Amino acid sequence: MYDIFAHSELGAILFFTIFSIIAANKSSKLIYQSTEKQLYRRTRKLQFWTVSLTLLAGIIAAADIAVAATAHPLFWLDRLFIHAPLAVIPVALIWFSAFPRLRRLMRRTNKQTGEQPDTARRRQASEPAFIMPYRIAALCSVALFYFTFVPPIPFVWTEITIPSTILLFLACMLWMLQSRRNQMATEAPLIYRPWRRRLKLTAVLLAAFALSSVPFLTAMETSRLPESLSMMAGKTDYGKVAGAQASTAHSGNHNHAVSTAASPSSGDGSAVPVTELTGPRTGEPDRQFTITAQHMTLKLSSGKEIEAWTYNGQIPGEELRMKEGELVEVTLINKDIEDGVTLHWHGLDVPNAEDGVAGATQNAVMPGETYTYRFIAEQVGTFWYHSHQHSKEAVRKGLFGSLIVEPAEPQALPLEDITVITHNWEGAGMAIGANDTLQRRTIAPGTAVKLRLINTDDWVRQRYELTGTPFKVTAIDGTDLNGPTALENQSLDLLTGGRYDISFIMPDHPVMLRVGRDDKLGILMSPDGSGEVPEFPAATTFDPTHYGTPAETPFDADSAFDREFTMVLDNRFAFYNGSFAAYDTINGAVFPNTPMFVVKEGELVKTTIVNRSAVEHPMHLHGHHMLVLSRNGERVTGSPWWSDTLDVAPGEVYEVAFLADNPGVWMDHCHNLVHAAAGMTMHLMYEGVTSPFEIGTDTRNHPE
Ligand SMILES: [Cu+2]
Repeated sequence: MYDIFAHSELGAILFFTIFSIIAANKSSKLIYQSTEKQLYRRTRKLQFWTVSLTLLAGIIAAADIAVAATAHPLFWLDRLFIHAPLAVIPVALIWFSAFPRLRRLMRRTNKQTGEQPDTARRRQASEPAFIMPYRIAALCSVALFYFTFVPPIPFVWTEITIPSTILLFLACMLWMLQSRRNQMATEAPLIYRPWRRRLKLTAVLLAAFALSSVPFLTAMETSRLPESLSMMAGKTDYGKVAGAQASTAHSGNHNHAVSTAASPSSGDGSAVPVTELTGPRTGEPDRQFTITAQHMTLKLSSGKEIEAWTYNGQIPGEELRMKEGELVEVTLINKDIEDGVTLHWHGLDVPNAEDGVAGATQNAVMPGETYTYRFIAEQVGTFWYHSHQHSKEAVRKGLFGSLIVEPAEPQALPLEDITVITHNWEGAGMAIGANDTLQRRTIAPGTAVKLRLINTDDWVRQRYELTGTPFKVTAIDGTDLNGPTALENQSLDLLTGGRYDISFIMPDHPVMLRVGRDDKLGILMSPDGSGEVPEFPAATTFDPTHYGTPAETPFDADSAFDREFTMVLDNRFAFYNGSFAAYDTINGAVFPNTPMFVVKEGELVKTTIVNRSAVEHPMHLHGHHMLVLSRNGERVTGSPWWSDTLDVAPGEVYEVAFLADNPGVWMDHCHNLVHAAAGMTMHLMYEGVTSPFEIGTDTRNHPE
């Protein structure tokens, strides 16, 4: 519903802006009419624009009230208290002040005569109380347009007061000008000189342009990413602290503290650099991998060639399999990737120094260099790894692979364990791994089958459908679900970085998994390897909020949280790295102006994620798993749902919680890597942790 209301409001605002400018122009031209007949015609037409503006203001106000009645306050505070008044107040002014004067003028104007309007008509047709409401409507509509595309959410006083002051100033100026014109028109008929009006308008626009260009260009220039910047610099957000004790040192008397500090350090001044937050540095590893990053030209199963960036000369990189509790050592060698590489273990909560984020936890590994990661695989499940250096480019070109942690205890393992990593290869299209043609697999009836779905493709909502047998969703983002039940005719959607494990027992007939509604892209499983692609029935989308059965969790929605944050995802026009465009923002800003959420080790942290934007964002928090508490105010009632890459759709509000038990500097960003590369990224920072690494144009580190 939010979508419908928001779009109706946006459409009405666009028309309101256009119509009010037209109406203002028409009303101010009344005085130039050379005959009463013409004047009469013009006043009649103005009635039409008045009614249209009223209807549009009505739609705006109704949509705003509808959002207010159905959605979280962060969706409507600006709409109800800024948008609606900016539409309704000028229209009310028109009806109370301008419209009666318009009617009076109409009544007194002779619609037949070609005579020039007399002094009384001229005075009436230029009266400020008649003309100004239309002009105020036009001014308000521009402000409305501005506040729509630069929403002052989260609330910042100056973002409202500065535009409002300019608006008031312009309204006063116009009023004075109109009074003067009214006086002149009373004295003698005004002659319409189109070229003079145009010249004036051009001069005004040029002056406005010149005036605004200085702050505009300055803002553009200062938005350039600096030559070097510590990830810890910038705005810190200490959230809402239980008891409000912890935030006072940084914020004065506010409970919700946002400040610009150099770095949040612990009270006793003892800071731990992230380089010390490593996995076990000594001890014989249980499992070792060597991963070489290099350029390769490779072929998909269809024969299409890809100029790829590869790990170990294959796309995707080789699957890393390990067992729970093992000490894993991975040596990364960069052979020839000029941009540099790292290894980030997506979803695996490793110690901070092993997290593989260039500029936050290490320096990018440049050609000829090596880097060693050591960590204990503590979680069982489906994960993936990818470079977190120029990650948009790196992942697109192939620097990723799957990472599977098997349980330590031998168990009734699925006999067929199939990783389905889906990716859109540049210039070659969608594929499962390197298979862009239909795969056939022979699986004996009665075999337990596990499919591990991983979407590594950027900026897509990938759809997976399984037909031929009921199946269970056994894990989300690498964490097992409790008591999953059998599903049929349900499709599974994953945004970039998300994972689902699904399981079923192979029947005696074909079963097919297809990707993206494409019958040619999928895995056809059958007892003898043959069989036709089956029909796919209409399917509804799987929803994890009420799936499975509840189980004990270390905390839940009723827990007392030590700290609470609000994360607002939105679109707005903003300056970023020397350009001005519509960006996807976190709390009204793009990196490095996004806030850094600061926590203390041991705290229980709740975050409310609100997506006001027009598109979905898979929000990925490094180093922690978030327990999803509620969606749109409705609690998660099924199995506990732990996520590391949460699909937040437009209009949605999620409450998530995590335990701050992994100190470090952690990226928290949209995994639509195009969004992350355009600044939709921020950090979770532990008090008392510092990072010696830097990002910026003069450094080698470019995490996104
Ligand atoms: Cu995004």
